[in-house]
Amino acid sequence: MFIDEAKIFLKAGDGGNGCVSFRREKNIPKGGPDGGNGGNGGDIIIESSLDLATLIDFQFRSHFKSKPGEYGRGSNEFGKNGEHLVIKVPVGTVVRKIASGHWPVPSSEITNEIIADLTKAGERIIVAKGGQGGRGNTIFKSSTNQTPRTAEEGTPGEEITLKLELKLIADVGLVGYPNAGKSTLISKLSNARPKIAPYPFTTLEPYLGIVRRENESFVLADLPGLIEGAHKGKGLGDKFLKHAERTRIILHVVDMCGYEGKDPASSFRTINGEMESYNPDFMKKPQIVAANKTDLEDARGNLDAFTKEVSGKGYKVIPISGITGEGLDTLKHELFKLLSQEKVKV
Ligand SMILES: Nc1nc2c(ncn2[C@@H]2O[C@H](COP(=O)(O)OP(=O)(O)OP(=O)(O)O)[C@@H](O)[C@H]2O)c(=O)[nH]1
Ligand SMILES: [Mg+2]
Repeated sequence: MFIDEAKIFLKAGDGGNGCVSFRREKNIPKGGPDGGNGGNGGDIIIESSLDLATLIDFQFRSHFKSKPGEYGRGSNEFGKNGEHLVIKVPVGTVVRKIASGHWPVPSSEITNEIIADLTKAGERIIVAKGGQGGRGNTIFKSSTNQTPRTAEEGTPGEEITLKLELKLIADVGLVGYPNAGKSTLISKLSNARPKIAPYPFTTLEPYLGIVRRENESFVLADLPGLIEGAHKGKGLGDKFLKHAERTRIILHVVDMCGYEGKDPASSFRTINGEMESYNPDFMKKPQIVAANKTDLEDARGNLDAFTKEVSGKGYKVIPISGITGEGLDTLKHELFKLLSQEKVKV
């Protein structure tokens, strides 16, 4: 299952208390203070990793604690620091702080502030600091106080609730109506092999594939289909559109036969309208239009009118057939060309 959101609760280790102790040895009647310091609590660290592809692990475990610091001991022995805890998340995870303190917190304290956007592998952030160890009584010895009977307590480790949100990182995102042929296309252009079937909503989760050409490559994302009203939750809704937010180019696949008998140009407008309602920035991304299924006669019949209208609005329309492979070289060439242009870089 592809899970791209999770809420997690963290408690970093408390600092260990300092110790109150005095030297007791034969022949040394009044040994001075020898209570050691407590150790620091372990931090909780989030690290991005390419080994994970979804946030599914957090469905099964959402509470995490790191180790506390040990208490200080007599003979000036310091308590050991608690071990840090490293939580791995997939590359592309956005980390939001929902709130500090023990969950639940009053709604006025909910922040949702973004504290990290982990776009590269191996990035690390400390999300919850362990507590400080308390100092032992040795430290409080002075000329006026030879026998200090106080030591500090360790401070508590931080508590925090986070929201993790995975946004796939791809260069090109495939969007379009269900059944338009997006998965067929990605399976022809890349190494991805999503399920293909002659009914809508076959793809229920995003897929990534790598498109290669000599020594160049880019990442293409197949996304579940959109329908009118997706931004209000219709069909599979717009929850997968966030994965297209970080793509540099939108590849819009349109079934030239029309979705459920609709005119392909109106389908094209509907999908763009859905993307715009979700995030107006989508319309600033370069968009290439793949006019698909041109191996079918019905499709060819609609192609001219469609191309005229859509290219009239400034879009590049490339007729293709995911089944016969017609037009795919041109499409691939256009995508590489556009990606290499500076203005498209994010
Ligand atoms: N004739 C023809 N059929 C195609 C072409 N591309 C895809 N199809 C067919 O259209 C149907 C849907 O293809 P998919 O690739 O699963 O479509 P999709 O856009 O991924 O669909 P969802 O995952 O449901 O959104 C399948 O039966 C494909 O075989 C094409 O170029 N020509
Ligand atoms: Mg599909």
